[in-house]
Amino acid sequence: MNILEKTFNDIRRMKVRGAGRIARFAVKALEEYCLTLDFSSKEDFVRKLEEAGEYLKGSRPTAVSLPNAINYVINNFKREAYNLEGEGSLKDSFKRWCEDFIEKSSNAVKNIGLIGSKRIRDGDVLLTHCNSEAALSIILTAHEQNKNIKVYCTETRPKFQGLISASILSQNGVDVTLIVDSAVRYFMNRVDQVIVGADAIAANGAIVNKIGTSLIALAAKEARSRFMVAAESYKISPQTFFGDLITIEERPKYEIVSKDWLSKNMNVKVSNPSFDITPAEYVDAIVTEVGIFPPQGIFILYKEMYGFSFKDVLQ
Ligand code: RI2
Repeated sequence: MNILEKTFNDIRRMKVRGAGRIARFAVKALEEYCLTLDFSSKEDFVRKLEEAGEYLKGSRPTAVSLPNAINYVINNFKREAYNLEGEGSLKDSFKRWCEDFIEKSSNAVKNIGLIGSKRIRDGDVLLTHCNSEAALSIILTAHEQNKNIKVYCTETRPKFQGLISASILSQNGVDVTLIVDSAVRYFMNRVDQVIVGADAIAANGAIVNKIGTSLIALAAKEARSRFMVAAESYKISPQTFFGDLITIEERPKYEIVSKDWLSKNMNVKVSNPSFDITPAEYVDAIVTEVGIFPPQGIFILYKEMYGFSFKDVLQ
């Protein structure tokens, strides 16, 4: 199995998971792949990288951090490669863009922690769902600032990523309570703020995140608890500006029930969507590496960072 196949399988089987992590993992794999590539011309090198990128994008469909990261390194490299010749300089250039993304992505998570932690008050009770590096960055930064916080972590069925969050927070000395997903409303009256990550942010400010997030947002709104999303800017989906919908990944049913149970209950249909969509009106703030935005203002951030203009599209 080559590096691309191994990376594809590790992402598909969630051996490596989390929207930011899979983006960095895929870019690292492309970097390693490029160093081993034999090619006949610059065009051939670019074509092989593009094919590898397209292949890796297919490993999981929802987190737009994955295609955005791959497009970032390939498009920037292509612009630079225009003026480059020779195997060494082409490979060096691509490698630099990969490292640039990995560094920017890691710094973004740290900055989200610094910016978002300003919104955490001493004594706050927080709730988080699943396992988001960006969300945990805010919570851990607030804890490092000696703010006295308590955190509820949901289990996050069916893959139990909430246990990873509970374990990380506890190892860092945070006061953590693990709860089952269906206990969220029971505890919500004690919660000041919910903090979750995102796999994708749509043009209208809707958040795509781990299944169950939208129910938690609904409970938070009803209980008047604040709902904060922590997400790097490369989780904004450019395609949604043009009307495309974000694909929600359907995971294997055996993540929910055993093969044995299913064989005894052949007429039971099992559905296992991995993500859901939280409407913008349930979200108080999106914390990115460059600042805090209301969900409806996410277009401004995208335009500012990537220079997107409606005029370009309509001409
Ligand atoms: P960070 C995860 O997806 C969760 O939905 C999490 O909230 C989101 O990615 C963002 O995570 P999965 O890979 O990028 O567990 O903030 O399905 O780490």
